[in-house]
Amino acid sequence: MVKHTATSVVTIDRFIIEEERNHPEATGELSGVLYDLALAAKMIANKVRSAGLADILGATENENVQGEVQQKLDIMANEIIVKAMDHGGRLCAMASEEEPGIIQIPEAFKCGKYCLLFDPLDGSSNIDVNVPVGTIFSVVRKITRGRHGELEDMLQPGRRQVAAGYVIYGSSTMMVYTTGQGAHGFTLDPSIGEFLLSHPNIRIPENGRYLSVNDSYEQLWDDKVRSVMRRYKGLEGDRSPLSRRYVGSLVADFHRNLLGGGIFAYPANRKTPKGKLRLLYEANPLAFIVEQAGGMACDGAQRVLDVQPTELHQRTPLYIGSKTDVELAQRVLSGQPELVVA
Ligand code: AHM
Ligand code: MG
Repeated sequence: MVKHTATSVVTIDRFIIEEERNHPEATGELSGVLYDLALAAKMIANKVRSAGLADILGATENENVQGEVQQKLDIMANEIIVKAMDHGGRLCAMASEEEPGIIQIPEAFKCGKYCLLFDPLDGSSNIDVNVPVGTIFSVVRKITRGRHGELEDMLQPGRRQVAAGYVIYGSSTMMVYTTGQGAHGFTLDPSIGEFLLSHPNIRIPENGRYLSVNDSYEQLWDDKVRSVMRRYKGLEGDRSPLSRRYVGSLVADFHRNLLGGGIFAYPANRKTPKGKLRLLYEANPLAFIVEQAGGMACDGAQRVLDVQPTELHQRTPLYIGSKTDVELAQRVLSGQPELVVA
């Protein structure tokens, strides 16, 4: 990795090029995908920022703004990504949490060798109350032979991702991504419209500070999940309690814990026996990031990145964050709560 000092000004474009130079065989196509995603992120950030003004602007002077914003922001974010990505010649297909099937590249455009999977605006039910939302993305290499991407290309285990990341639209807009050479964060400087390297080589603390889980489902959890949570709270076992933080917006909860340490959990429960979050659009990309930062992600039975997907919109339980905290969940859920020291 190229070394940058705390005061170097490095744009995301320059950083992507420098990473590409570490791979002499690279054709530049993956870099192109990342540039286009950064552009889409800026366009979505712009819409998210003006969401609260929609009615005011629409009612007074600008019919378009009102018309546009009546459309749900998550659908709009979906369209922005599709339109920013479909003509670059680097993708052979896309899949989105917002669309039932594969999104094909129009015949007029060239097809490339990558597939993009994304959740355009995760946590969008929080928009009305001004809580951070995010975009999550995953890139895999095409494995089938035809011109267009197929379901088989999309259903690859997460360990085959070649890039993944998220954008958080919060008090500032940040993009965090990995291509397997560490996880790096960039903050959007709105005055110049550029993402600047602000968090090179992120490392998640080994032990957590925070526990992020929706406790309202406690009655629906099985005994093992309850035991995991009691241990995080210091009510069982010998660990000191974690601080509770739950935004209810995955990207915001994940981002805080990535920087501060901790665990985000969305366990299976009696009503949602496969969990709520989506393996391909949410769990896999964040699992790739967290592992690159020295953390861990499991579904309660195995490493998230080793799960073989069978459906595009497959759901998964998720335990993700600091290594020792995720290991604890894995041990308790597999019936071996005590740490065996060799
Ligand atoms: P969405 O993809 O429909 O936005 O749902 C995903 C969101 C996550 O951002 C968040 O972690 C989770 O749903 C919260 O669910 P709950 O309200 O059940 O705690
Ligand atoms: Mg989502």
